[in-house]
Amino acid sequence: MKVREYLIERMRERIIHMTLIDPAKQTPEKAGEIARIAESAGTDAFMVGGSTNITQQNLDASILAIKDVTRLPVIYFPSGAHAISKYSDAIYFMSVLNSRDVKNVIGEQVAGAPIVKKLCIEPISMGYLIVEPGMRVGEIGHAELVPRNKPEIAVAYGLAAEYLGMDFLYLEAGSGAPEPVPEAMIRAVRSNLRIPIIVGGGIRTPEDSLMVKNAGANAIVTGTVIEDEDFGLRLTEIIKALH
Ligand code: 1GP
Repeated sequence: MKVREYLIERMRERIIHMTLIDPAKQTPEKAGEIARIAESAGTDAFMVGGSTNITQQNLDASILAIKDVTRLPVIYFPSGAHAISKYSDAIYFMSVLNSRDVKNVIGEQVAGAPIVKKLCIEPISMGYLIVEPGMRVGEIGHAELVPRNKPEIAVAYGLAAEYLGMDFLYLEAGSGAPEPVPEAMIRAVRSNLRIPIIVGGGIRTPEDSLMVKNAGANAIVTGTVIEDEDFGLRLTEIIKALH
């Protein structure tokens, strides 16, 4: 089954959890170890990527190490066309909808598309919307951040993504954000869109994941939590709260 179908089918049954592993933050061996623990905690898929210091080498090695320990899909979450791994099962082929820099909206995509084609990687179309505070990705993405108290702006971007034919909308508060995307914003987007909504950034407790679920998200992404010593337990609790 294609990864896109796998995700959509799972999302029809329930909200799913994706574990984000940044190849620049640990050795490939450690990335494999994290993936093994995350799978036993109940995660549904892996995303591999980060905002800075992604090289072809650390990307390929991390993806291979993760694939060594799991059969769950491993999806590349790119920061640009400079590194694309032929070992990933799919790539989020995404546009930073609210970037001021046209490179992030369509330029990197034009550079990357022929590579994705040549390497036969499954592209999964995604609109990526950065909400305050945005953190590092907001800065390097030159995002005109969506204000936290303006859900109608997120709805307008989301509708635009849907009408452009994108498969998913990702609401991103930024990795390490002090709080997740606000509940009212997720709720507003969910009630206006038909496409699945992925929410990430600042989700680090079972309460956070429950809030995001109750607001209507179809998937949550956690990244920073895996940096904790006892992350297996924390991840289990975060995922348990979803089901
Ligand atoms: C970043 O949304 C993800 O793209 C994950 O964020 O690191 O805060 O979990 P955290």
